[in-house]
Amino acid sequence: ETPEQLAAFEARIAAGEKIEPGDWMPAAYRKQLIRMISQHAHSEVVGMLPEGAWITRAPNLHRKMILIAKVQDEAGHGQYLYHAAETLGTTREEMLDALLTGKAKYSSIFNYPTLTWADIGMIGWLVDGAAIKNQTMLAGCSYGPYSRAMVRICSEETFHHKQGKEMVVAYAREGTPEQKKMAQDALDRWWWPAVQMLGPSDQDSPNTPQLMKWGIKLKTNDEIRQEFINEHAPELMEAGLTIPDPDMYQDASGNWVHGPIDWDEFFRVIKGHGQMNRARLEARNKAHDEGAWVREALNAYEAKQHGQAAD
Ligand code: BYC
Repeated sequence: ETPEQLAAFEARIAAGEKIEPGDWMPAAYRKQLIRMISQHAHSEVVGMLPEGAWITRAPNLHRKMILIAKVQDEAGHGQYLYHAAETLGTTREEMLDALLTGKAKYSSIFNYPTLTWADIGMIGWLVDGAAIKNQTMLAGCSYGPYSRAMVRICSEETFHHKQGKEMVVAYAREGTPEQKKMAQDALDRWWWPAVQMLGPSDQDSPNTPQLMKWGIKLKTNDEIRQEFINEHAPELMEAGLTIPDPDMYQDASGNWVHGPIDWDEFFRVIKGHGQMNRARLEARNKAHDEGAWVREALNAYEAKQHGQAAD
């Protein structure tokens, strides 16, 4: 890497140009993107598990169809993102191996259990709501394939967000006392993990400076967190729900200021010690093992197409 190459690359980013797969890029830019995009892909795939667990228990056909479509969308997002990461020179096998052996990270949020049906609505409202804030920013990122994947993913997540909000508001405002209680209980359990999922606070975010320098991230974790809270806090309160943060208040500039975040819990979860980390990895490994015959069949078909004998 010469200083001239780096200067030309940074000038392209400063001019708002997208970097495309065959273009010259610093090794650290490539490495950061592979890290982020593969973690993002893993999050989409692992994120199917907590919601998928409720497909057979949806309260009616209408909500069941929506949930099936949502979980299927997450699989599609995983596909686009693995493809986007592959454009940087990594392989699907390498990425899956890192996930299945527990080396790769995926979003902390999916290490919490879905205990009631209201959790499905709360995930749509809060988790997709947080994801949209982060991904709308990433849609403007400097790497072309990632930025374009984000545009499509965000439009699908907007639908996920709306259905979650509609469901929780229906239970919280017009529901039976049991439904109201179920909605509040879901908020009590998902609020803080949703606030945490946007990443550690800026002073503990080692990757942010480099990512911002190269236009991969356009805002910091705390900035996105504030946007998420500013949108969701008033809407949750309007639905008659109580945010489990007794210290929260609105400051003179209109920001909803949150109380202390339990970062010890966050770091425990991302190190693999959350409630569901082990179960999530077991479920992904089981699905991978049970899909071995599909991969073998694909290889045999491919060999036949090329006139070779399959073994
Ligand atoms: N969980 O320096 P930092 C979805 C790690 S899924 C686990 O701030 P960065 C959906 C971080 O990786 C949405 N780990 O990192 C799917 C780093 O560790 P390494 C998923 C986390 O990259 C199904 C360390 O902590 N979205 O929408 O500057 C159903 C230090 O952090 C987390 C994405 O993946 C976390 N929450 O910023 C419904 C978006 N946060 O890698 C919905 C793409 C941080 O150095 N990713 N860590 O060992 C990003 O935008 C950024 O990577 C983050 C973190 C904002 C997440």
